[in-house]
Amino acid sequence: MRICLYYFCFCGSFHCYGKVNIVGKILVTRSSMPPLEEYVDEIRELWDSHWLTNMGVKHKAFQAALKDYLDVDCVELLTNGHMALELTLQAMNLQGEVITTPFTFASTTHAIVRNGLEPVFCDIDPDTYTIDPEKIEKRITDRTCAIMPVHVYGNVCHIEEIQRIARKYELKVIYDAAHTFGETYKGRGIGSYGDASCFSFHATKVFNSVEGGAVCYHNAALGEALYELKNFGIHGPEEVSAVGANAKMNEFCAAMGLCNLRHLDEEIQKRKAVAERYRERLDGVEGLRLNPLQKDVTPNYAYFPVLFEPETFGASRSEVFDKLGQNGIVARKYFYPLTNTFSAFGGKYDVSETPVALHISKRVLTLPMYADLAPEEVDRICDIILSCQA
Ligand code: T4K
Repeated sequence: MRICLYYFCFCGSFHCYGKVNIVGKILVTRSSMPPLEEYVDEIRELWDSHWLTNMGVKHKAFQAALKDYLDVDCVELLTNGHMALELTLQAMNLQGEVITTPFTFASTTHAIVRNGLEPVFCDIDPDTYTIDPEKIEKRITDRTCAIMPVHVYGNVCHIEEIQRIARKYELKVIYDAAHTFGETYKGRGIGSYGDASCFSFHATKVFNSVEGGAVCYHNAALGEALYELKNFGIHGPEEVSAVGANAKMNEFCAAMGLCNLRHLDEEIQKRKAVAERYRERLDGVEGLRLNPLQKDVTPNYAYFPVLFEPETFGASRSEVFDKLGQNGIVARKYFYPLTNTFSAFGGKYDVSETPVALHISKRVLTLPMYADLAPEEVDRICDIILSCQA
């Protein structure tokens, strides 16, 4: 039986829909799943109660487990990481401009725009690929209300500098923490920084609840607003006080989250071994730049991005991408194209304002990364990459 997967490909030509036969291929990632019996045990009581969604027992248990695991003050669960971002902005009742970066998934920028806010694109630091704090202040105007930095690939942003700027100009900081589940910075859960941090538990993430997301926050009023907004803005039995959405995590996703959480530390250790194997093979190769190992960060090994400098490596990112593809290995060009070039925005933004992001986006490739990626498979991927050298 042929198993096919339609996918929206972030590839050289922007509008490229592909149909990939996934049998025998190594894809950029593979969802972590608990033993089936464990999941069946976890959901058994749902058959007894017939309570499937709207903040049931699994939702409550998962919320409590996450609060512990992430080491944060408060957590609100949502259907996905995107709704976490979108509803956090809405709950803060912001107006005006939000400073952010274009080197991210569509979600970050869309969350801003869908709130009627204006994204103002700031360039990234060439080493961490996160917002360059030295360039933030130049982008601040009297309309700026918030900064939305992204911990890209799990690389932690320049938190202290961002916080200093936010305090000086009285701006909110909402971290897109979709890639940083389980990380710590200076011994504290990454979700405890900023006014809010938004996580994704999508199937492709280090930790998944099939689909899912969460907002970590400190302020009780923000939590109440989020709780209502994810349930249509319903305030009480006879009052709807805001124009909310339906972004409630259902019981089956919460149950999956509970199961996967039990195995997460082991999964991260396995990812670490994969990352180390890649480093053994690729570190120091002329023309390749590997992701930085950050001081004070406990990483989660979410992605394995490699920057290809064609002038010294002898082959471009796209040539390597194609060669891998010809050998059944589907790497991805996360994050190309930049969000400030999306046709959805009709040429509204000037990409020349973010030259570093543009440079990186044309050269980066994220290699397959998941817990069960075998060392021999990593070696095969590396052999193919190295065979591209001029
Ligand atoms: N902010 C940032 C910085 C993000 O990266 C994301 C999501 C968000 C916000 C929003 O969070 P969510 O609303 O999604 O919770 C994927 C994910 O769909 C998306 O969650 C993720 N970022 C983005 C970086 O990657 P695609 O379009 O590349 O996914 P897709 O379907 O091509 O899958 C990639 C690979 O994952 C497949 O080749 C195989 C594997 N896979 C995929 C699925 C769907 C599995 O193993 N199992 C699966 O069920 O966007």
